[in-house]
Amino acid sequence: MNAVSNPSVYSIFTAVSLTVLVPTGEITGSEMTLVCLADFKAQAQKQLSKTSWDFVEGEADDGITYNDNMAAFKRIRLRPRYLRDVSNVDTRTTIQGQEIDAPICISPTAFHSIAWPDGEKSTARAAQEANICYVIGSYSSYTLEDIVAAAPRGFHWFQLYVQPDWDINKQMVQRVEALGFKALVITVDVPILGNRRGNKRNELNLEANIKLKDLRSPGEKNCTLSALSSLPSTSFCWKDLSLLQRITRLPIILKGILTKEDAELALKHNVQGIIVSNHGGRQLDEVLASIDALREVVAAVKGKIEVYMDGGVRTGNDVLKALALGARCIFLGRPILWGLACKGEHGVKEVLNILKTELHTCMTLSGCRSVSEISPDLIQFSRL
Ligand code: HO6
Repeated sequence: MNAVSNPSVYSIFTAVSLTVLVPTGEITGSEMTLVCLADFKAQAQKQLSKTSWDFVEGEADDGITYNDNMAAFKRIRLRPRYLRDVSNVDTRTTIQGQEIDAPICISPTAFHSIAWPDGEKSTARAAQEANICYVIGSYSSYTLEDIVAAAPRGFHWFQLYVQPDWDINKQMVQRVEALGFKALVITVDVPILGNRRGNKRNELNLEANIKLKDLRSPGEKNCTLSALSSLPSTSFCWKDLSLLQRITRLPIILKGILTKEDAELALKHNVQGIIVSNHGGRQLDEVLASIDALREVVAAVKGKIEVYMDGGVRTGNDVLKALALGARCIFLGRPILWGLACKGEHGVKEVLNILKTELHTCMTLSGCRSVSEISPDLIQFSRL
């Protein structure tokens, strides 16, 4: 029955309210409208096997830092400004001089094919369409050549685990330079892998599996792992950065810095950027939440290089808070895998779009017309 044929419910609002309340019975499972990143998380869990889900969750030890990454954002309160003309709000910014449509980029994560068959190729297509930066990981399910071919106009950085064998490092660097990557992201928080109880319970041993794969196809470039069959060098340290700088002209970004001491050393060693990160709470447990560590690093860096962050970003408000506390942009880890698990390339695009739209909304509601107007004044510091 429609509203017009029943005068008793005929009002200017009836059509709207009746329409939204009609149960269609058609919306099920992955067809469901997913309106926030939490929706994608819930749906992704249904989509993935228990072993894959537990690997993606993958918190170290008691998960104190894993949980605190989100909780710390929720402790921060905002100080909005009103009566500014917010008819035009612009989320664009730049990182390392290159424009992106929103300060929302993609952190490196391993093996996207566990979430979606096309894996990193889908991620790269979505990132290219969104015009943001995708940091392609050392442990990808496709070759770098295949991933770049899927999104030839994409903005890519490469995450490198520096290897003990410098011939391999040199080969990798030459390969990524030839492929048009714009920076090297050196992950510093994995001398060894953290203790993930979920993987142990599921008897998931990635290192054994990867070595097996390498042995089966020696010399075959079926994935980036053809060069990287083990985790990074445990002996890589500050003095070795110059070896890297000697073999590349690309900017070097250190990912995983959490203290002012290391931020100062990063400056001293002439790197071009820092990603404040605790590896999504997957490495050393009980370190500071990323958003809490960000303030200390930003203060130490004094604007000399760009500082970014990842860890716990789930809403547009979180993005706003990170930028207000000095991050140039944020990076997403798990939410990208949720997008992939739910809807492949389109899922990643939706995750990026949702977050960008939420950021646009909260910029408008807090009186920020551009990213450059997002300042520490937005934060209620007395609560922190
Ligand atoms: C090997 N970070 O899961 S998974 C073992 N960096 O947080 S690598 C483990 C992985 C990849 C390759 C990984 C992670 C993570 C050999």
